Amino acid sequence: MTSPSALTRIPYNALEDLLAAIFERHGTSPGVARVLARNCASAQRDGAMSHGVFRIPGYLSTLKSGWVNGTAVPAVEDLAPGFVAVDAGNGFAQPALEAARDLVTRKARANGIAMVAIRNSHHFAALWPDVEPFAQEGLVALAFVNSMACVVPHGGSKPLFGTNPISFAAPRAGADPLVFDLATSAMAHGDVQIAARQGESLPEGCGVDADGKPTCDPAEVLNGGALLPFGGHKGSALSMMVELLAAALTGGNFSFEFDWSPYPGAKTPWTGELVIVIDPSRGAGRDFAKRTETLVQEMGWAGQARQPGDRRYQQRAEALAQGVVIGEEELAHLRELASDR
Ligand code: NDP
Ligand code: PYC
Repeated sequence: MTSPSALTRIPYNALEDLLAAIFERHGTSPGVARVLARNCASAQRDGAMSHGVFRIPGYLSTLKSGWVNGTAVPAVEDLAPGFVAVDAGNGFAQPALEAARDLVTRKARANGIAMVAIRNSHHFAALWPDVEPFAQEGLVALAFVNSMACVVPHGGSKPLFGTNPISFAAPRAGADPLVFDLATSAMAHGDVQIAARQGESLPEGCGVDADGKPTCDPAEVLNGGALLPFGGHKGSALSMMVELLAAALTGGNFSFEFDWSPYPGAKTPWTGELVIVIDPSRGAGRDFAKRTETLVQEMGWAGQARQPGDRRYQQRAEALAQGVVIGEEELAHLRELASDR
């Protein structure tokens, strides 16, 4: 859906409502539609383009294929003082997290730490929306999700890991939370797709072709090739950790364990997600948000002018004031999708 057509702007709420109408019309329950629409519209608002409206065709083809259950009702299990599990029922991970949000927040505040282990779930989105709201409430949060086998482990020759992002959010005194969200692959798969669509080359060191040879051609990576972890053996180790936390610990699939070939059009990885929530006020970190601020200031004085999350917050402020940027043709197509089957 990335289009070279002229750009226009749409108010954030109108975009969220439009996306909710599309999801509902294409097979999700109203509740799931609202959660996915908020997630996708927020990504578009913040300029996280690889996971904004660009993802709508993939969501819809997946729903149509029967690979995911758009009306699943997550089953929340209170397993231990610090452990909440959710069976997403072959539905999306975000509604599952939403269903567990109050319980895990209460547990984190009571115990100092708690986690939500989501299994039998599909995650097709940016990860920062899963952690940022906790930090807005003064909590620290980390999230891990695995995806589909398209990354060769360091030194290996065949794809095994997913693009496996990690996100982290910490409260800051007097400022928006400090948030990072990064794929453990050299590039997100979505950005490779966007590069292919726009006829751009990839930076060196991101991918290999079907013969395992280095390539900067996104089409070669997408058609039988694979991505590499970022940072060689270090990113590979982090990706391995994400597989263990998001799949082995939750009861979800590893990125190499599912077969969506009987479901043509299926795009959403059927895996798991782990979210860890920490209440810093329970320990020595009583003034944690001020300490975060001190570190941010020092990073600035050390020459790091831009912190992770800054670009998104700037784009968010602009989008909320002037409207969310979107291609004119893209918007027209979304409006058709909201009324068509
Ligand atoms: P980027 O490399 O674009 O950004 C990674 C992080 O680094 C962001 O927090 C970004 O902040 C920050 N950052 C970027 N440039 C700088 C800089 N110059 N100085 C300081 N900080 C910087 O992200 P990725 O391409 O790795 O991932 C893109 C998205 O894809 C993520 O949202 C991720 O969750 C998603 N994804 C989802 C998957 C899934 O299975 N659901 C799988 C893989 C990826 P800022 O946001 O402000 O730019
Ligand atoms: O961009 O790598 C990616 C991705 C995988 C699943 C959802 N997004």
